[in-house]
Amino acid sequence: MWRSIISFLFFSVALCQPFLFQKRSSNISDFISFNASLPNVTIFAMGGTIAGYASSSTETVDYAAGSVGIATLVDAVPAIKNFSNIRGVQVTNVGSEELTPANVLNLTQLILAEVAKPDVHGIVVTHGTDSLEETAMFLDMTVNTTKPIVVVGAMRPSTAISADGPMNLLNAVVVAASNRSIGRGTMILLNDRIGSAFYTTKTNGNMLDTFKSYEAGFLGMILDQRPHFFYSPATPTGKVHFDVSNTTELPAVEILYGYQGLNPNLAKAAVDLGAKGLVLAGMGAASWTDPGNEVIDGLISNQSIPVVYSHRTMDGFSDYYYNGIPSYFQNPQKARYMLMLSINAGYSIQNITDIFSLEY
Ligand code: DAS
Repeated sequence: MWRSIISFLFFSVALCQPFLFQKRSSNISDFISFNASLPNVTIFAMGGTIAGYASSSTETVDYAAGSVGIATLVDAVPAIKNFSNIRGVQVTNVGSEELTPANVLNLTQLILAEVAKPDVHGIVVTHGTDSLEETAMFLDMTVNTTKPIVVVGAMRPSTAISADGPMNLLNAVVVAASNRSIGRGTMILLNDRIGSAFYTTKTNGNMLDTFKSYEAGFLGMILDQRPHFFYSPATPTGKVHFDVSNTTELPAVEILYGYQGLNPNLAKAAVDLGAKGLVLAGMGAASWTDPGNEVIDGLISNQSIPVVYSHRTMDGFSDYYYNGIPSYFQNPQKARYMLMLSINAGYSIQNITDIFSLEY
């Protein structure tokens, strides 16, 4: 009874402002007073199902994402303190479908500052799963560090029977605290599996094992809080770094879905509405219709709009690109951030083509 009242009070405080935890007697403290023999991990909380709340423990669909503050999530996993000192930062607390490039840019700049601190060993980001791979991809391309960054979510709300969030959070902290994780780029962790931000994607809207990396496979797995990696530390071929330390706003890039009889003028409408680049979720290996390609060709030639041809298929290698830019292995939502960052860096269409083709 008292615990739920205290938790509720904490929720309301946790919800009302992003804040850095002050020293507390329980599991969360600044790094000084905790356990000097343990590494220091900072958790940046964004919301999502991992922080979801439902009035019934059997409810796993109809719940409020982004309801529980990071302190409550950490306090629900006391075992964390056996592996790491924790500092928690509540950045946002929303369903990840509501996050914007501005939120992700803000998170990135907070993490850039945090990894620059010598006493910080690793970073965890708790996040909704719907757009988790987008944030992870953005961090992978903008935070130039060998320190582990682990993005973690859950498919069941924190209040559910057999919620997956607590174990996912513990595992994410363990991976972020482990020297085995150094030099591997940003990682995605759910369901005991460790994937690269570059290739791991959400494949199912409901299932616990939704995050997969069909072609590239996982980087490793975690059992009994011990990370097992399949390879020595490495990052994906073709991974590029973009400096956003002084960026205040990112250019708009829109994604257009491909289908039989698509309206070719949607591409022009997107540019008229302010898009500085387009990504196509094309059919098969990125096929687009002839009428559609004609409009796209005009945008490229007359308005120098970079257009990346990606695929609506779950995985694959898009090398079809007409007069545009092939996305190769990148799906539309990841290619979008890569294109956004390329435009933000002032790269020409040829530069951007070279960047996307670095991998191959
Ligand atoms: N609530 C959705 C989100 O925040 C789904 C989730 O987190 O799993 O992305």
